[in-house]
Amino acid sequence: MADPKTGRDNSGSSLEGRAHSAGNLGGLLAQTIHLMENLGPELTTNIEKLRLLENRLEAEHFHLAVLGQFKRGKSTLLNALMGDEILPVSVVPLTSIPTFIYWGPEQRVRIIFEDGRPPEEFIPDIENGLIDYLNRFVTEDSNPENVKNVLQAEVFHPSKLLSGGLVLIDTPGIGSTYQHNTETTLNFLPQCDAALFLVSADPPVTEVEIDFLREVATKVSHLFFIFNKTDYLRDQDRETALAFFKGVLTEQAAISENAPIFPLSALNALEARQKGDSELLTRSGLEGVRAHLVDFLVNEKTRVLTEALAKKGADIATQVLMQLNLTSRSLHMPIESLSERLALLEEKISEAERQRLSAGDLLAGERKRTVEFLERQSATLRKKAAAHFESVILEATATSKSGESMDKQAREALTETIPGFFEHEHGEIMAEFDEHVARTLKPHQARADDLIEVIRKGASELFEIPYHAPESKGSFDAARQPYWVTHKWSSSLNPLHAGLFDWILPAGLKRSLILKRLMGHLEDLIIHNVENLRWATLQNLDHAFRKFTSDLDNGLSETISATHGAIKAVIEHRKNHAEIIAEEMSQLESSIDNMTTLEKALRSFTP
Ligand SMILES: Nc1nc2c(ncn2[C@@H]2O[C@H](COP(=O)(O)OP(=O)(O)O)[C@@H](O)[C@H]2O)c(=O)[nH]1
Ligand SMILES: [Mg+2]
Repeated sequence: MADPKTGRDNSGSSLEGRAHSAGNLGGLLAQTIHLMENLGPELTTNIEKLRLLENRLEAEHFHLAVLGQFKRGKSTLLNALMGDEILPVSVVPLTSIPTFIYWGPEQRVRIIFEDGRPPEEFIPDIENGLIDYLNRFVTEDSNPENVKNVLQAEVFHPSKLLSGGLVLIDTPGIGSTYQHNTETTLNFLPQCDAALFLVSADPPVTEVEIDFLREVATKVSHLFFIFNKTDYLRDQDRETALAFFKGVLTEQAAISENAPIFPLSALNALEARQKGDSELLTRSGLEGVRAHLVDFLVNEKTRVLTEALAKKGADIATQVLMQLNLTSRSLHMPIESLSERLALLEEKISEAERQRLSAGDLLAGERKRTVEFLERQSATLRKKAAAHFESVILEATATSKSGESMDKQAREALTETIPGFFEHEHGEIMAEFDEHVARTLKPHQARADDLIEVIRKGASELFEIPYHAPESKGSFDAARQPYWVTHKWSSSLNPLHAGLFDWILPAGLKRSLILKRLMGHLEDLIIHNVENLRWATLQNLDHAFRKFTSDLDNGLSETISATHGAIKAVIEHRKNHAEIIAEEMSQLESSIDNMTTLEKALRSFTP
């Protein structure tokens, strides 16, 4: 049945299970928010936090990239999975544009451009199909060498398969002549949740595919395999071919023997789905692929996500409960005793604030050292790039007959090799700095958590209320949205002007002069590219440090207002209203009971 609000179809058995468990958590979060809304404006920040969790639960996507060399049948498989001819299928390579396929209530395409101009949107009708429109942007014929500057295409489709948040990504084919695509794909992979790797019997698996696969296996956590075009093979040959492929995977690419491999005829599967031929569909092998995708991957990710979100929700509820308990305690306590305890709490808070200041100094030092590390990495990269491209130039110009041809050949060699080289280095540096920053900030995170704990624990001891340490620290960091690396590396040399006396020089001397000039321009080119990379990394570093500091400050000030602020508010209230209204008290007690029940439910939530 389609849900009238989201339009999502939840009738698939396992998707239903997913929607059900996620729905439970959704319901719990909604009840908690509702209760808090009735408790007054002090809880606004916590309500907002719960709303963010609700959004995360609703919008979480599972990104699955489809990988493989040109013409292995990636686009055909995706069409078969959706039961619709959406993606162009071609016997010639398509241009290097990735296509993201999302769920949407109706078919729609959006083209995103590299230069940041507004996206172009298209809704197909009877006369103008989606595939023709998409063709204009993603095929080499209509968009040779991507002259239209397309960054990515996004397709929206009402397919049931996508309704649970699965996003399919058709990637440009890989191969040695498309080194740049290969590197871009590799850098993009760590942001994907899983990848499908397609091969086929015809032609047999190549060296290039195995090399690519080895790298893929280090970058993506869930990888599984499709052995496509089985319709080319007779039944008895199919088993042999599969066994052979399995051998190649384990021996040459060190892939686990247990990695799932699905034999498939994407072509038959598409035909079967279009004609509604269930016998052909069974023979095609598509159902195995579908079942695996939906049952295992989608559920797995949802389980991890809902568990983490429930913990975060529970921690927020705990915090609110503490605040309510503090309020209740403060309402009951004699006013002198209340003021005494508040003074003691204020001492603890001042101590925490002092420590926060010195933590800030330590952090500034870490940031400085991290930037220095980046400078050293950039210097090393400049040297590495210089050595690499000098040999590229020497090799390319070894047989040049004239100054012009030396110049031309050097240029061509650089245009071909620079993007792949820097794309690769970019990926490595990004991964290295992600790791470095996480490692650097970890002890600071622990110290920051301690500061907050000191205040909360202090308040609970002073006011004799239950205390529960938060559990969700770092249990699920905000998932990064995959993005296709868009960087354009600069790969053309400055024009080489012939010197006035070049023509009278002997050939050998002329050659070495030209080489010297080429190398000079090469240096500019390298500095330019390394500087781009350094700058992008520096921005990310600054962002990470700034976000960490502001998270720490927010956490601290929220804790202070939830404890100190709550007590102060009661004192004010009691000054202005000498009589504490019995009704107010009993309402608060019943809210505390309800909150306790919700907090327990969130804490023990299992999807
Ligand atoms: N015989 C056969 N041909 C297929 C199959 N899957 C794809 N093809 C053909 O292989 C060619 C390349 O397919 P395409 O999906 O564009 O491959 P991609 O480049 O990997 O996206 C097309 O001519 C398809 O019709 C299959 O299962 N069996
Ligand atoms: Mg394709």
